[in-house]
Amino acid sequence: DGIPGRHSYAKYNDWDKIVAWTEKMVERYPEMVSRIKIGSTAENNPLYVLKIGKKDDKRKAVFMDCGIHAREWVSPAFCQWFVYQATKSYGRNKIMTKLLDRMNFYVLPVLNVDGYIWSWTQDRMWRKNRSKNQNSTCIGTDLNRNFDVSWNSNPSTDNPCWQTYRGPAPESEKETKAVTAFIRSHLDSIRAYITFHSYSQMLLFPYGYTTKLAPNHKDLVKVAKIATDVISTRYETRYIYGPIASTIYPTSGSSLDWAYDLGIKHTFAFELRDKGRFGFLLPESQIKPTCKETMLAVKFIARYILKH
Ligand code: ING
Ligand code: ZN
Repeated sequence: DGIPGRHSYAKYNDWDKIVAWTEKMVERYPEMVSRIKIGSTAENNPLYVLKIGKKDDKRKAVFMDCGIHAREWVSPAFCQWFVYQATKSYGRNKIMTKLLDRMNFYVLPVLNVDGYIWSWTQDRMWRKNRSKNQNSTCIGTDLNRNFDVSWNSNPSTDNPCWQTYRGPAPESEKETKAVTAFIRSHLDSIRAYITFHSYSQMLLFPYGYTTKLAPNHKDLVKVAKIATDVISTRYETRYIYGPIASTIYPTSGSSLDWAYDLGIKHTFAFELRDKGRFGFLLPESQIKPTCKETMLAVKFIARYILKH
């Protein structure tokens, strides 16, 4: 774990380490991994997606993002773990080999790069991005309130000083724009959207902006039930699941609802470990177990997408 010069999946990695790691993964698995720059942040840092799979772009795909909120460090750790496990187990693990033979994964390891850097260097509890706001000295927009879906309703989050500030307009943020442009341009292949947060141990699905149930609610419940059951098989970690609005709280402008209303029928948000004992400050000793149990659920969702 602590070998000099080697990327550690059991530690939290800063942005520079994550960038170096993306390069290494492409170098090591040129046939299977490619790095796509989908845009840049308010502070001009690059936004990278790692594509895992064969060159064929027409195959079904799963899009996953981590680190939309800066302080939720275990989330980027999971995206790194996913890429590591997927590449390492291709040709060794039957299920992963089958998945990668038939579908692609797009993994955005850190969506809110500026905020992530800020949480490492200035304020560990930072959540939003780092864009400047007009007529306010408060910094940042909550990217998970900035998507163009029932933006600014339920409940209104129009104060730039709030942790959940929605931004001045839908998709006002460069980070949001980069993600939505990428997903829109790959809509023919993307069959599932999964976003990773912490903490609470929940598996959430649409909707957040209304208490109405999603048209395929029963299907989402079925997938979420099995996915959370499979999580518990490893270390008996208990997850609850359900629609955002009734399971955690009502939200508008979230990436999950946006992706769903765009037509991606299977969209899920993980709230990873724990349930509040350490909260955002989850000890590094829990990174690997968190990743291992979460991997089981993600593999299940991917298999489900492949079959349906
Ligand atoms: N929780 C999420 C938030 O943005 C969430 C919950 C997930 C809402 C997905 C909507 C969609 O508030 C944390 N901890 O950030
Ligand atoms: Zn979050």
